[in-house]
Amino acid sequence: MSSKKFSANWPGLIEAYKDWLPVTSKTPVITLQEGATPLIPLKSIEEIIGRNVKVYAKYDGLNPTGSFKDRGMTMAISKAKENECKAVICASTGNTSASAAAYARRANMRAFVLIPDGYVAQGKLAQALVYGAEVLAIKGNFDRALDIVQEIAANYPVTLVNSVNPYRLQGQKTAAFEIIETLGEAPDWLCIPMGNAGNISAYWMGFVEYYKANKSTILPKMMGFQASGSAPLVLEKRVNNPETIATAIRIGNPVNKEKAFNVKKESKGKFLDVSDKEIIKSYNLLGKNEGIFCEPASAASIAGLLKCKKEIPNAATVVCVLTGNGLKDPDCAIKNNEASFFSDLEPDLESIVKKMEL
Ligand code: AN7
Repeated sequence: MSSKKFSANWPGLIEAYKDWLPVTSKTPVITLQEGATPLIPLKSIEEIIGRNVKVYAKYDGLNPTGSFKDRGMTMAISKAKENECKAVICASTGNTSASAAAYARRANMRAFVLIPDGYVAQGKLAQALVYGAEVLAIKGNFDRALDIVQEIAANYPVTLVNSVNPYRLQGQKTAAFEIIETLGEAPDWLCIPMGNAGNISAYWMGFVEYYKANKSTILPKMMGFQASGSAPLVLEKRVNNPETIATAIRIGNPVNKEKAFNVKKESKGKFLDVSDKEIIKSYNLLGKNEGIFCEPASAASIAGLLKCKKEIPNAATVVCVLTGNGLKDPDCAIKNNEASFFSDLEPDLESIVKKMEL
């Protein structure tokens, strides 16, 4: 591990990995110093699984706008700036819109974001608004929004920054580089939530590139998880009305499906669905036992791992990607927790101490 990479002077992932990315000295780097996120051991999950299995969280919710999308957006926006583009557009379940808005505004571009009205978590919407996006909420779901923005980008002078933009996946592959550098080897399994399946495709690209460069000696099995009400990649068919508490991955027609099926095949991986109940159970487990607050979609990677825990080889190393920060979706947190919350207490010492049952 080079000391430059994991220090307070971390320059952002384009500068850190420029030899691995399609940039030149002429590319104007638009960065919020994203990347270099921690790989945190999950002792309570290891205890549940046993058999000397090592489990880590790649906590990408600690990126500048609180999700892994920043890795892709620094690349997409820098390249858009290089190509003198003045405006970008995306469809989003929330995180892409927050990230696109932040980076686009930093590059002095207009940011148009199409979102499914009523299905974007509050924190994400708040971000898009504060970052100065032009928000277009449609009476339709994400899949419809993506169709529309693709059509607009094909006919008007705006650059599409959804994961069909190849620079997005280029930026996102750096998370795999960081994991290999931290562990000194690729993990045996990578567990990751899937929506449009851009991120699983990007991770695989990163693992394969480092493997080919002899920076690792194994390739991980790619374990992709979806929410049961929204699992087109598990069912291998389009879902017309996707539903899940994990609104980030409420996607019925993933644009990167062909890539995802290739990743599954090449990595000898597996795609599985997890119920909203299993997602919330893992979400609370991470919060209560590990002190990690992720958003519901991210908890699908833990829920999925626990669902197939019997299949993990003894002493294997597993990395679960926590794609987004829990603060993104405060409504979900307040409605779905196992904490005790006493209200209407008299402000006197005696009654409070009594409640504490020490
Ligand atoms: C927290 O923001 O699609 O499989 O529009 O926000 O690469 O799509 C978000 C996706 C996982 C799935 N975890 O990633 C959007 C959007 C979180 C996410 C995913 C998303 P992909």
